[in-house]
Amino acid sequence: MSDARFPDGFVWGAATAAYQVEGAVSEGGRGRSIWDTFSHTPGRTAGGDTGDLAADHYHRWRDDVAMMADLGLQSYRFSVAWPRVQPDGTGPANQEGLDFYRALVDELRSYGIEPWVTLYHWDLPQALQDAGGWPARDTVSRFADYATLVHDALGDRVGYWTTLNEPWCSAFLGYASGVHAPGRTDARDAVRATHHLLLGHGLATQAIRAVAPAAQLGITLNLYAVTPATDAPADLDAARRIDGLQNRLFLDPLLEGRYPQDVLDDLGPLVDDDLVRDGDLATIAAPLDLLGINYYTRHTVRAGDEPAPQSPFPGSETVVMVQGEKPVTDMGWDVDPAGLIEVLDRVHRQAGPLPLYITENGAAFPDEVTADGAVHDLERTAYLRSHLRACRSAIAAGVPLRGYFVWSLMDNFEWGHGYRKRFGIVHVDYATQRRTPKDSALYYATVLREGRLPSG
Ligand code: IFM
Repeated sequence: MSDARFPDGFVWGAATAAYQVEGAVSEGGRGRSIWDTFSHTPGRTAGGDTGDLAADHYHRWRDDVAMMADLGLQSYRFSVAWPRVQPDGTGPANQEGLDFYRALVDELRSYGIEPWVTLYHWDLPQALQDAGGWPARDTVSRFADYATLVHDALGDRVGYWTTLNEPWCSAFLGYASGVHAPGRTDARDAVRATHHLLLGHGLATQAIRAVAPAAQLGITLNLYAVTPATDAPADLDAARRIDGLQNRLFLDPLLEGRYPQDVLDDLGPLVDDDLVRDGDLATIAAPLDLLGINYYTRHTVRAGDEPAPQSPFPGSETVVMVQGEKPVTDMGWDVDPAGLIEVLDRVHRQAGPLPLYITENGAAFPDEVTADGAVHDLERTAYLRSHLRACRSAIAAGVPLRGYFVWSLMDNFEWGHGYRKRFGIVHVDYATQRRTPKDSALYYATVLREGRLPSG
């Protein structure tokens, strides 16, 4: 196999999430989610943007699937909106909600595109938040019930399932820093949410496994390479802390059935005595068929003196994020493909032969449609090229990396940043909803057609 060629059977895809692309928030019997409430609260999102219309995928899905087929995508990773299926988060399914996803799945299959369902990409039904949200243990069972409903409806036509997308964000951005819905700033609740999200994942995995032994089940974590700014002991400790909260707090219970003791020590009184109950860790460590990794950048950190405002790292609020000397994306994130190799390597060392997938990787840049009607997104194309090279290197080093999903298929609602950050390989003109494949999409189409990285 040449250096540039990917293994046969490597899965090439693109990803989106329901609230970021669907719009139609009041159609099809959909209930309210925490993101409807949050985005409609003044001051919470840039420019007051909401997902009310987003990329209007709820109405344009047939054209969008045809566009995916034109690009040659082999798999499409999308999320099911919990409030479309259970408007209040409990009780029987809203058939219209399930029908939408069933039609989408069937359309994908008609083009030979493998559907990959994420069950939870942050849109908790508002009614469940009103009842306590993820800090409340009852939400765990609600999630398992919801997962079962979706699997009952789609399990005969969907083989790949991700329970949660980036539980770190749900817990720490949602309940500690408050920059994501539901916008809470309570560190104890963020810790409670972490445990309950992981437990919900485990319970849902067990429930689906019981009825569908052949389903490919996993979870997606947002993992970072973490580096101390210097070799000073305080900076080394800062890196240990952030690696602990960002990576190991999720990897260790999922893969080894234990929480990292040093992280528990750092959190100290933020961990309620009754939080982790007998049997919880065994449930969280329910066997996985795959692990999804979302990789964007590296955290370079140093020790600081003052708590950072809106820190998402409870108990380690004084750690300072240091801007590296590398080029950055429009999010201000360092472009660091070497970090992807580090992440893949460390996960492989811990997870052994477990198949790994990059379920998200990509970059925001301020794109423009130029006079020739194209979007010449050279920086995004270079970002993808360098990160795909990193994937290829990791595979050559023995990492069981089985697939790659670019984030994102198209420009969409980037949460607190609204529509100002564009991650798509397809440009969306929000005034007209016109889709324009960017140069990066054309590059990606070449990669997946040839199964190798073009030279140059
Ligand atoms: O847009 C998000 C996505 O919803 C989750 N992962 C990171 C992306 C870019 O911020």
